[in-house]
Amino acid sequence: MSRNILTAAAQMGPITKSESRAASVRRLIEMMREAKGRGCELVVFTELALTTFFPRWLIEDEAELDSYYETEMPGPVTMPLFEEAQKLGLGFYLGYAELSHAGGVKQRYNTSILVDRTGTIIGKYRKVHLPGHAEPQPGREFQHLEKRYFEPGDLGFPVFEGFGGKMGMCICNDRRWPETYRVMGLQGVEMVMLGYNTPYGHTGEQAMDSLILFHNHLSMQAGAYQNATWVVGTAKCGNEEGSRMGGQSVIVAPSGEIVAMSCTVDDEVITARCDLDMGRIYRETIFDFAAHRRPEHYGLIVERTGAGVPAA
Ligand code: ING
Repeated sequence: MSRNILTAAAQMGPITKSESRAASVRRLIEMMREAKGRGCELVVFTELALTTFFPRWLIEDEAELDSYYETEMPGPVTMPLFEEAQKLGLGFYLGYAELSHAGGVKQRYNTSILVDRTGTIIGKYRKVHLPGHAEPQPGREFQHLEKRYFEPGDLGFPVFEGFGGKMGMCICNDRRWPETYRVMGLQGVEMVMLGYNTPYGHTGEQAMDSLILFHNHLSMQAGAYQNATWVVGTAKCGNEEGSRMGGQSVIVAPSGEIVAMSCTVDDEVITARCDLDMGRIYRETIFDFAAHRRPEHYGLIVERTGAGVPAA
């Protein structure tokens, strides 16, 4: 019997700076209900889905910065989302800013969780690849200060049993790095879920800016195909506080084919029937890692020491 997951990517349009978390949660619940109406059992929300993308600004007041983070999950504001999911029998991926006080130390992460259909958190991930800068850059209309506001993730790229398969998560910039998918691919991942906030003008290079949507899909399609996994990429997009962000959320099959794509830069639900067994024909042939992958022959550069392949 095939293991189909009816999956939704719930793309979000802009969240204004003044918009309350409760308003964001209402939007997420609205899309969750739409996904349920289409028969879905899993909804992938976006990165930092509860607030505006605040790393675009230099925020020097700590209390103001803290106001963008969740100190508990679920908390009073997000509990309605968990309750609705449980009522509808839906699982979900949710990206949010996490403020942790583990060991009495304040730590900040760009985090995602995977919640199963009973409302139980079965997986947690913290963003490893933090783009942008720690210090504000002169001359930019918008900053990108994720290195200032988050620690690099300390949970690795784990794969979780759930929804009848092996589920993995990453966040935004992670999707541009082949290692992200490969570490999960080596664990047999069958679906990678991710959210993204991808502003135009991030690099200031016009040539790259015009390719922002192409590079978005290229990264996820390559990751899916080369690791025989589904990839669900959900955007926060549109003109958010003057910063334009790319949309085109997608659901990508292990073949690398885009099977669903959004066509707006607003709240939009896209869905697909994801057969988790579809990756098998790739994993048992061209991407049979045991049969064909040869790291011992790659002359792997050991980055820490700079050692490389011994001179012939
Ligand atoms: N955002 C962007 C991303 O990786 C970016 C940063 C934008 C990189 C445009 C390259 C081009 O999609 C986050 N939040 O990582």
